[in-house]
Amino acid sequence: GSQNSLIQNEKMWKLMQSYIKNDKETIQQSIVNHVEYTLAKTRFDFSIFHAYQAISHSVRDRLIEAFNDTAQYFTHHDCKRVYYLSIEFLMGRYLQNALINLELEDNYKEAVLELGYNLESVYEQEVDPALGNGGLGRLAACFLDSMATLNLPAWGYGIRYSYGIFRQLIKDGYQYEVPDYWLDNGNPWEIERLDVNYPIRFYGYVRKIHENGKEKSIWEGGELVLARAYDNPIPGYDTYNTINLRLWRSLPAREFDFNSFNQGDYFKALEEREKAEYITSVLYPNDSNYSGKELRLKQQYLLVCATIQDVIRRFKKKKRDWKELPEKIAVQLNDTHPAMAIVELLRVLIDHEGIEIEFAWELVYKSFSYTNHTILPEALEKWGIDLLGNLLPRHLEIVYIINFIFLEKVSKKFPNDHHRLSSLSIIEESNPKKIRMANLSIIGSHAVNGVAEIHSKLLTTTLFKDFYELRPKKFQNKTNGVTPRRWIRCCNVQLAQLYTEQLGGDTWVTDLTQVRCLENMVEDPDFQNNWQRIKRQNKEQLKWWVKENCQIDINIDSLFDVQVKRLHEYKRQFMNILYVIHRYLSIKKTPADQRHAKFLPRTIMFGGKAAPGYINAKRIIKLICSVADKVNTDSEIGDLMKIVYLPNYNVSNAQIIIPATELSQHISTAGLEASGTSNMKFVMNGSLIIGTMDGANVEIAEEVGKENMFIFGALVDEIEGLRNHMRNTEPSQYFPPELNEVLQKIDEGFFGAVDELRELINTIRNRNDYYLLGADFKSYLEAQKKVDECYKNKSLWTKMSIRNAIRSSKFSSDRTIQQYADEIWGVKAFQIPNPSQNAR
Ligand code: NBY
Repeated sequence: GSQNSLIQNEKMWKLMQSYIKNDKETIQQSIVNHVEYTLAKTRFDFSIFHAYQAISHSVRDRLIEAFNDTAQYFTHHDCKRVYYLSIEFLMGRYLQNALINLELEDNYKEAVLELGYNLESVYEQEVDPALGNGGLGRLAACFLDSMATLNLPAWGYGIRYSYGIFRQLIKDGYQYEVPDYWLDNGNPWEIERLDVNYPIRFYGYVRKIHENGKEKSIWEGGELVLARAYDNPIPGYDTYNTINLRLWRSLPAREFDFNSFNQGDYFKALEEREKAEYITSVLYPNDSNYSGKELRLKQQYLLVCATIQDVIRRFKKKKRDWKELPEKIAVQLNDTHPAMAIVELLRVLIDHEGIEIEFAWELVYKSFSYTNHTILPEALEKWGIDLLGNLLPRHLEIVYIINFIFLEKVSKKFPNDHHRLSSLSIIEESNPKKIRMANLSIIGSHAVNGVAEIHSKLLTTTLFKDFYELRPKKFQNKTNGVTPRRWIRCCNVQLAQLYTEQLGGDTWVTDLTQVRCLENMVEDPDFQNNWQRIKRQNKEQLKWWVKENCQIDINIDSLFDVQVKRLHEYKRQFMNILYVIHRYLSIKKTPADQRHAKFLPRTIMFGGKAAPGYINAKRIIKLICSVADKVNTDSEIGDLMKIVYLPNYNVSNAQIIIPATELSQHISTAGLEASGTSNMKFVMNGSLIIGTMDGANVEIAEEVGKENMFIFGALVDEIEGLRNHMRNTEPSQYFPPELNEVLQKIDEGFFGAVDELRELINTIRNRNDYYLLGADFKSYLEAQKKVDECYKNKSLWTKMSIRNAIRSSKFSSDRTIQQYADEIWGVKAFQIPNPSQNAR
């Protein structure tokens, strides 16, 4: 029926019905074909890099079949779609993940081996696409994997930056940033859509005309660029469904400026056109810090404007009433970065479609929902009205209209409450005035959520308290999750094998609650041995990586203690290294012949990028590296202690680091880490956590039991009191003596770099220890002591490790996404039948 109507050409339809087979010979044939016809290389001479390219193209062919079928199936069933809008998608490498989700890894391994290559080495050839900063971007990537796996009719929308997050080099203890031009060798995982281009306008003016007694607004003039679609297929696991991540790239608009061309300034005119490409060039490298640059606003608007055009085009494919819009689309805003989409959709509905504003507004807020990822004030987006009104003049007008209608309703409910009105207003009445993107997002959404219980609670009691009092039902919690495909099945193949053997199948990969059944194995000595063996092999692999990348030999029998995450004062890497110094000094004070009895060998590893302009974060890197230099070359210490700075922490390194970790640190000041997601990955891989009662740590403790973690530090309700105490007390008075001693050593120049390290320690002296290192240091010491005691008892540690992993199922992003689908989006699964012609 309707499939035939989509494809008129009978012959072509028949040909397209024949799916590629997946037996070894067919796979080999398709690889070799790509060597010859795609790469134009001779079959008898191709390098491992060519092998990677050819293999990727052959996998891509298979992805595309499923991808096309999925899109058609969703259209055919006219299902409600969810659009996940994010300024970042931190995808990591594709090849292994695609093969595992297609359940083709074994077939390819064999096929490739016979062609002379080891598939694992082929994986290493791929660049790591890093179009994101940290947690927020990686969450978007995990969500895509879960949406595909749960068969949801979902689309991701983002930006195809030419430069991802910078590559970090560490030289002499300093961070250097190298541009990441990741498209250098092409990208086999994307499909450039030459025919999907949307015009995007910037600047210009708004002209008012009168038609049938009504005022109409026309936004014109300014500059036009094009946004072109690049599609990235996202395969689900154990399903044929393959969804789309559509990324936009900016290009010069086709209609060029005849005037300047005619005036003979040919090169000047070309130069102007070239500038259009600059918009999507580079990802802003700030994590949790708002920069306020015009180019960033251009990026945001390009994403939003192209996406809304695409969404509306798809909605209009069928003839229907506009009132159906919220029944057919759900748009999720990953933080406020794409929040202009609210204004853009409203603009299109009223200015282009001629819909009455009150009705249009209802359609808009019923379609949108917003996720908040931080309560840090410096991360909240506020655009100056001059900048915004200049770039997007019509949008500024519409923001004022939305705000007026909204405040009017508020003042009916709360007459004369000016304080309330000014805190709820989209406009901050500062000089110059600013647009608060969070307020716009809340007002323009039917649901607002935080990313862990404690964070969602804080939103309703502090940051968004007044909004909560207005519309309590709007506020929800959706505790984050991570995908068990990449974070267990791909990165810890041996653990995955153990699970599959023990559970008699691999359905745990899509239903992680099954691993809870292994509770009865915790006391089993064979199981414990297997567990230890797997951890040790993962440690060997990391040891090799550290040797290769840091030229440091680490002790395989030492406790692998890891803190990897973006550098930030609130995450307190500083507190970690201060403890490390204390440990070092304690060893030195102990008589040489007693040291091995008193101290357990530890390898303390740090990793993470500092935003290029974040001076204190860079000083913390310098301190870590200076301490590492001193300790690692101290012959008295030997292999009792090694400190490593793991350079260029990214998704592919994380896949090696996390499975090898025994203790991971999640030690933010209570209330400041919205959720954290690496904590979940570490727990799933059998690492124990030393951490504060913050973000998702709180829920991890509920699941795995506090007795299986090392929890310390002030609780969130104690923070305000402690800050007051800190501001009113001489630091040397309330800092524990161990901390004072460490600070004094740094001050004396014991670790060199004395000027900048003094600057760093002054950030916690002088009664300005905002992140409360001084307040938490003592209980951190005690928690570290417990770590040592537990690690001494190998079997106790192993049991704790097993319990962490098998009780972590809540933190699968499948659970998270199912909750979004049921409680916010109202979308249902549509699974395509697996085509019978296919060997899969
Ligand atoms: O989002 C992180 C939170 O810090 C973390 O606790 C949470 O688990 C994770 C996922 O929900 N936030 C985050 O990664 N934020 C950013 O990357 C980010 C990037 C850019 C800007 C702000 C925040 N910016 O304003 O440009």
